[in-house]
Amino acid sequence: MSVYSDILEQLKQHKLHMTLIDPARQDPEDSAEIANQAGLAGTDFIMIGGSTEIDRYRMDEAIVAIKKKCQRKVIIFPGSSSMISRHADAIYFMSLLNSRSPEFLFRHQVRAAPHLRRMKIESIPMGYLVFKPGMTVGRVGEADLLDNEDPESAVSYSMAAEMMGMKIVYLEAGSGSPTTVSPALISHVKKAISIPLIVGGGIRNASSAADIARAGADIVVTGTIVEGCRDIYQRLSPIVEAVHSANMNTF
Ligand code: 1GP
Repeated sequence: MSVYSDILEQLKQHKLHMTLIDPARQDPEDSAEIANQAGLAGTDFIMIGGSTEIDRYRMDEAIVAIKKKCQRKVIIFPGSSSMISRHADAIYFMSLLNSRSPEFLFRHQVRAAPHLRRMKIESIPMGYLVFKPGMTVGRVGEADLLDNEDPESAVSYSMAAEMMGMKIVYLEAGSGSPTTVSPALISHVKKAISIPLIVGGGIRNASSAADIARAGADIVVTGTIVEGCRDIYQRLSPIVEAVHSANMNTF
C-alpha cells in the first residue's frame, strides 16, 4: 500500500500524529532513539527533515538508523533538493506556496524530480503554508507570512493547493514557534478543502494538540518537544492520545 493510501486508511479510524525529527540536530543514533520512543508513544509516522541544509549521505545515515529501531513509515519533509534518500518510504513533494522565491515554489522540486524518479520514491504533492512568526523556515523560505487574523488568505491558498492537484495542505507556524496556527483559522481552512490537513509548529502539550485536532487538523505534527528530552515516551504519549481521541467530526 502506498504511504498516501495508508494515511487515508488510518484517517478513517482516527486523527494522526506525526513526529518530526531534524537529522541536523543530533547524530543518527540519537535520531533513531527519538523515533523508537515516539513509536512506543504511539506516533503514527516519522517525518524527517528541516530547514538546515544537510546532504544525502546524512539523510541516508539517519533514515537507516531510524528504520532499524522503529517500525513506523518514514516520510521526508525536505528543506531542499539535496534532502532526499532512497531509504525513505515517501517524500512530501512540497511547494511553499506563500514564498516570494521561485526556489521554494518549484526550483528545488525540479532539481529533485529526476533523482526521486530514479530512486522510485513515492512523492506526495503538498501545499505548504507558513504563518507568523514563521521562525527559520519563514526566513529561509522567504515567505510572505500568513496571519491567524486573515483566514481568507489561508483559505484561498489552501483551495488553490487542492485545485492544483496537491494531496495534502500543511499549515506551519514554524518549528519552535511560541504560538501555533489558531484553531479558528484551522476550522475555516478545513471546511474549504477535501484533502487532509496537517498542522504543526509550536505544539507543546496535549491541550494544544487537542484544540488543533478538534478544530479540523487531520494530522498534528510535533518536533521540538522531543529534542534533547530525557523521557520522550512520557512527554509524547498524552499528546498522541489527545490527537487519536479527538472527534472524527471533520474527515
Ligand atoms: C515544524 O511543524 C513542525 O515543521 C514541528 O514544529 O518543532 O515546533 O513542534 P515544532
